[in-house]
Amino acid sequence: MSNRITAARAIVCSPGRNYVTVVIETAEGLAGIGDATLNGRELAVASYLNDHILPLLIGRDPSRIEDIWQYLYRGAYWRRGPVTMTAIAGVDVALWDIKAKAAGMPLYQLLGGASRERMLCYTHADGADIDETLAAIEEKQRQGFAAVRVQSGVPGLDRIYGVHAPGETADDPHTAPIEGDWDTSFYLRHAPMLFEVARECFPDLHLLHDAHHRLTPNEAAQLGRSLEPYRLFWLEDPVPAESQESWRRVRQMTTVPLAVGEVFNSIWDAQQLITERLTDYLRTTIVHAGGVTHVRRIADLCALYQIRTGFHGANDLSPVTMGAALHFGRWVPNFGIQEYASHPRQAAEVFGWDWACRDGHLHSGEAAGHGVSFDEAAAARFPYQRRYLDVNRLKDGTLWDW
Ligand code: GCO
Ligand code: MG
Repeated sequence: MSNRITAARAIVCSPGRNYVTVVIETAEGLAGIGDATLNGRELAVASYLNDHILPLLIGRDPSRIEDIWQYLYRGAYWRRGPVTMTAIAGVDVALWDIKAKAAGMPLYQLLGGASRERMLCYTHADGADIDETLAAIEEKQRQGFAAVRVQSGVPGLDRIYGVHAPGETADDPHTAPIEGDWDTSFYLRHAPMLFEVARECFPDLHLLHDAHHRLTPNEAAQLGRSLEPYRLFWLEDPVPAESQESWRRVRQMTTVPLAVGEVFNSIWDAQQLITERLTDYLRTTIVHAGGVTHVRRIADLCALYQIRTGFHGANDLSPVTMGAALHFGRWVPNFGIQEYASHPRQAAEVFGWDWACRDGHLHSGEAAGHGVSFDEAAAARFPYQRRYLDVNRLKDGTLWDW
């Protein structure tokens, strides 16, 4: 008799920040682990899984990953959306983990084998002003990173994306959305000054920057042009991408390399951006876009248009997603770069991982599966904590894109 799924559950825990983890067990005694974390909306995904999806898996053959994916996507009638696609991703990655463990192979072998030995990664440096930011970049360079995302406070703005207040870390709990403030003209004036100095001080580093969806296409074109002399690795999310065609103006007006896609959850969110070559890197990653099964299709479409991967890797994506992304990155022919922000200290009490970061690169490890384990008893010591992402307002109070 073929193998069967005997148990499936989604567990929410908060070792420093909230993570939703899927555990699927089989009659043969294997357990697969998947990440289904959607920052600030964790319980919605956990309910989608525990109340709707996971009961349907009991008794199914875990080797039929494609059929289960189609069943959960087409079979739901209600397609796409971050909650649905994150839930499907949690199941999909757990099933790939089971298949690779059953084969006794690291996941990258099942995908087609290694295209490379290690993956270039970028980390984050930020500061309240330019001097503090330069010191933060220097520290990352000293740690061996070859690529650094640079964010800096802007004179006249109290709190902006990517810059921590003194003493604050990315993992501090926000039990209500914190409100940042925004003024595009202050930002457009400051960003070129920041990168002029950063490029002068760090001629050999890859420098990246995240505009976090705040500009119009014309403003983004201005920003891109003003940054061209400083040879950025990429400018990320200059404009929101609900309207894919809005990227044409940015693309036509500047040669700065572009990255987009961390909020996408389906190939349809990116189809026009890819087929019209409106971006250079796609950031859509495994946890928010239906898992390995779907992201593989997105990456293959990208490859036809010389677009490379640049997967989202903030620390609200659990160590499981990082493991899966690194096996994916080991294989995918059009790999570009992987974002890397280290997880909260307590995460290591709940998750064990075989991947590693050294010398500015990430290494997938060679364990069977994706190489990330989950300790349910330890997870129970870190119950869910309500927590929100920030919001953003203009000086007159108008709610703006965060
Ligand atoms: C990035 C992202 C993150 C997101 C966060 C949302 O480039 O890493 O923009 O900082 O805002 O992951 O949950
Ligand atoms: Mg981003």
